[in-house]
Amino acid sequence: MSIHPQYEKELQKQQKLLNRPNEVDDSFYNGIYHRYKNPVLTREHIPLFWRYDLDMDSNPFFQERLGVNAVMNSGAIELDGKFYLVARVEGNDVARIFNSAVMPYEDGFIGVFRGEQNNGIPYIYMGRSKDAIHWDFEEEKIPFVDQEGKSFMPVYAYDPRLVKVEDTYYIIWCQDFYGAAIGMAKTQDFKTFTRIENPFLPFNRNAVLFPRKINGNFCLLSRPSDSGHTPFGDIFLSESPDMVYWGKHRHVMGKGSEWWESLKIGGGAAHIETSEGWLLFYHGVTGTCNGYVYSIGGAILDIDNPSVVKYRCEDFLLTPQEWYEERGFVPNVCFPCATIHDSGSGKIAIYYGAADSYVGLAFTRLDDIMDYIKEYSRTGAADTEIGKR
Ligand code: BMA
Repeated sequence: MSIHPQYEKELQKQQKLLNRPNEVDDSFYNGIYHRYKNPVLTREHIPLFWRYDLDMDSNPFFQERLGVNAVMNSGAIELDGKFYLVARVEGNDVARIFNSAVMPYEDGFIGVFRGEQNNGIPYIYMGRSKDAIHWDFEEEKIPFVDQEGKSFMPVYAYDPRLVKVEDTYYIIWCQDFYGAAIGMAKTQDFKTFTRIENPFLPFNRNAVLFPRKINGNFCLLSRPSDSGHTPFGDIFLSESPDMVYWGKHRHVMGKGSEWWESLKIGGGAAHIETSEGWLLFYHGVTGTCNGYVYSIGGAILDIDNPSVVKYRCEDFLLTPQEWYEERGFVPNVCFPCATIHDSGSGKIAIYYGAADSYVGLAFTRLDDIMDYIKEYSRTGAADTEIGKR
């Protein structure tokens, strides 16, 4: 094996970093602890032979084969007069996590996350949490299998929603089926995820399942569209006796009269059942000279006929205002994908994708949000009709 000459150059740069003195930062004071000027570990500290294949023959252009995004959260120990750090090293294959869904599971929480890889392709990853705020992620994408048990990995998968109906958990997302279409899988143990074959024709996105059957059928909201960043879109309802064959399609609601939902709308978080109907957090989109702006809206659908909108809030509930909503890979996006409703306290946590880069979290209370939606409700004929024409 002949070592690539670039290795020596990179090594010298790294040696400079490793030998750099790290002093106490005198400019910092709080009377409690001292701070050092530089972090102790960074991604630049990673051994070069982890990142590069050093062999001239197999890596003639000295390309980085294993990128590292971050080094953090390390444990430390002194052992036989030496100090050891055991660090968390994060590869740079997943660049951003956003538009993700979570729910209570066993004694904590479980979630399905949109992990956008560095090459721009999104996949779904699983995570677990004790408090629904701090998450431990599985390293690998969710390994779906088809009905025959053979491994199935969509070409891409994004905007997952997670809904429990009876004893089964369903993940619903957007995937390629000769264009953007709805992907689905089911699991009972979060170990085996069995794909349900493409339930809808392309193009269709933003599918959200209701958490129980209505009038004996599974019910789902979705947003049929065309390819690309569609400048239109209404929410429709479909029914199925078995999660395979879908029909009885009904129109639920279209774009709104206010600026924030004047272009298109789409389903968001799984619906919450209340005494007054299904509480819906959805997204509304407007077009500006600088691109789309995504906000969160609220509506209440009839409990037995969910294609009928009883109330629809003409104000947005949340629109991009914080830096993490306004700045990111796609600026000005608040995209709801999940809620957790604590029926005891009435508290609702809303999880939403922010700027296609982060997961944001907002809280409300059932009584407050129902009251607000009703107070500022404005419905049109296309909302309140049964929607079958
Ligand atoms: C939509 C979806 C979302 C995304 C949004 C803003 O069409 O693709 O996943 O958050 O655009 O980019």
